[in-house]
Amino acid sequence: MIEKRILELRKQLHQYNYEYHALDKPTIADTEYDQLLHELVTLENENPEFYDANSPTQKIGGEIAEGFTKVSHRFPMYSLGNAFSLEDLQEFDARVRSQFADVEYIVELKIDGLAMSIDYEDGQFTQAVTRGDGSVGEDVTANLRVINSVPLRLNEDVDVTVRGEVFMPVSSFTHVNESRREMGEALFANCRNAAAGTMRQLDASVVRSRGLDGFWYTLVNARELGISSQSEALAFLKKIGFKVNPEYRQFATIEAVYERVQEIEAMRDVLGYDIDGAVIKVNQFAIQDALGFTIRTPRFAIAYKFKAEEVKSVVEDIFVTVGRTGKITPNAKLLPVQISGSLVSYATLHNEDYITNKDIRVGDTVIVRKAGEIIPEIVSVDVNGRDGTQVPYVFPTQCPVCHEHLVRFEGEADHYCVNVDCPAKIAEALVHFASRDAMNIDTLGERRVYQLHEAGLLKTIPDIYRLHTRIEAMEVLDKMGSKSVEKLLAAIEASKQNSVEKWLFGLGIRHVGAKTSSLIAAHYGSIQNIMKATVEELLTIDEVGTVIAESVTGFFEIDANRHLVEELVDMGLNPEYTQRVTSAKFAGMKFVLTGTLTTMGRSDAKKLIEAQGGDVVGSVSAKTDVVVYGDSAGSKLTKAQELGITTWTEMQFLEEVNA
Ligand code: 3BA
Repeated sequence: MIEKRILELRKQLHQYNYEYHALDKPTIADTEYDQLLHELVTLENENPEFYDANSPTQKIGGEIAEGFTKVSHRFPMYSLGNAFSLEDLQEFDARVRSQFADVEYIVELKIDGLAMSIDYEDGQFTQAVTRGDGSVGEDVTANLRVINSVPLRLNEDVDVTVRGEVFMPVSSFTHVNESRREMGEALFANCRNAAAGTMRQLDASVVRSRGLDGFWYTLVNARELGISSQSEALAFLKKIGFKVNPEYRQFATIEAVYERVQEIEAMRDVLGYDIDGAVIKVNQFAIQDALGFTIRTPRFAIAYKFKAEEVKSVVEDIFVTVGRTGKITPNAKLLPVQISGSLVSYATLHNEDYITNKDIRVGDTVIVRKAGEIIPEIVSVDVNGRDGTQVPYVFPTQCPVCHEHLVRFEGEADHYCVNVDCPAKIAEALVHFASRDAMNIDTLGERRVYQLHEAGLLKTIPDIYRLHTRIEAMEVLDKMGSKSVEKLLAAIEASKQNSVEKWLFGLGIRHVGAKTSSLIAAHYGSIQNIMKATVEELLTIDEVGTVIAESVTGFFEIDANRHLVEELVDMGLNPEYTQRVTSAKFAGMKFVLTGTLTTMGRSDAKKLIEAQGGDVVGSVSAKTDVVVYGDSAGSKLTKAQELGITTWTEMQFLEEVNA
């Protein structure tokens, strides 16, 4: 009887949530809703055996996570190419139309939020993962569960993977910053940063209080469900319970698309959430599939980015920084100003000539511009703002860190610190190696690298893989308890599995960006082959020109660089291009972990499973392949046994892994 009432209440409340959030058409009064919710909370508290992670009550509480585990996307999350003008759009259209004259386009708003991928099984919410680097993201299931517009139960019992954007509405942003100001906490610079900061919260009840929202636009497995266009996919998403942005429109010509883009730009300030452009997608999936993808972006979609806003500020100071190549970059410290929704306090000045040509001086009034994710720039100096106290800038002759003499090579614009032992260079090279698009080593960010470097624990890249022998030395450092050390070492260990292009990029070879690194790794298959590459061969790779080819061969001609690579391979870094685990033991299998594991943490178990191609999901369903259980396992184990799912003890699991 009680169970029946609980199920009935859940069903009703899911329906009201759907009407309120997805349809934007509430059908009952708030007080009535609250009463039903309260009744359900009470019944669930009194009858814990009916616990359900996707009950509408779960939006009120919130778990506290220990950290965010990494999860591979089963289908990668691409980026979008950019267009900035009608001409760019026409070029995009011409390429599509040359093959498919009957193309239709869907224009959507480009929400300025965080891209996410969320999974449902039998209509039940199971997992949420951030975009991350596009192939591996972080598990933020607990945080997404408490966002009102994320349905926990769909209107149909389907298995779907859906992608979209989680964002902070302007009203929530204002509210959050007001209370932060009262508490004397640092303010978020814009809605996007506030959403990103919130998503990093381990306590889901904090996430809940921040008022995040979401719009959903991709149905990854649409084709399996017999859906053949983006417009149908959006309608289906809405029907099954998702909040779909209502501003999407369909057009037959690129000129009509452009008109809509301009309309969107005009309504930008009244939407109540930030957008940074529009996304134009081919509507028909048959055409999308035929066009396919380049290494990073789909050929069937493009983002139109709005032009950067320009604002006045004052140069308070000019200072230089040292990059990993020793390149010296001058920067302006600005009187903070709000530009395109974010607070700007610094602008890059590129090099000496840039400063001289624009005659930028400390104390000058300047026009500043911020375009997309690009670092803010000074467009020009307002000479009317000069009062005689501004003197021309004199470029430094010494490295600001090691004080060695700077050099500027013949015919080049940049100054370099050529001291191979310059601490700034070394630390920046390590920061780059650990960064997201390179080895993606969690918690080994700029601050930690500098700290370990200063403590003498980190001087070279291989030192990273020797840190496990320096545990005691690390634990005495500020903010480095045994938990953080353990976490850092686990992340370092896990990075060894990365496909080779990740560390090839991390080595910081001049002109070899993340994308080029992937192309080269895919072509050669292993680091040993890449080391033997010749300029002629490299030139056969589309998009690799002589500058890149010579830079790569030049890098591997240097003995020290070859030794570095060999040392890393000896230390266990994956020498091969293994974009996706294919012939793995647990390929395609779904695991659930429950209870307390004694020989390893949950995240280690998860890494072992993922390294073998398996996935770890949060709840047990008929689709689960194996439940691994530790001490005091509870309802998940019981459910697995009821459903006849394979269960392994921790020991059995280890035997299988090592089999
Ligand atoms: N549509 C962002 N990518 C988007 C599916 C493709 C795509 C976006 C989009 C690749 C928005 C890149 C990250 C990603 C899902 C990959 C949108 C928006 N469509 N409306 C064509 O509103 N910001 N971003 N997200 N897959």
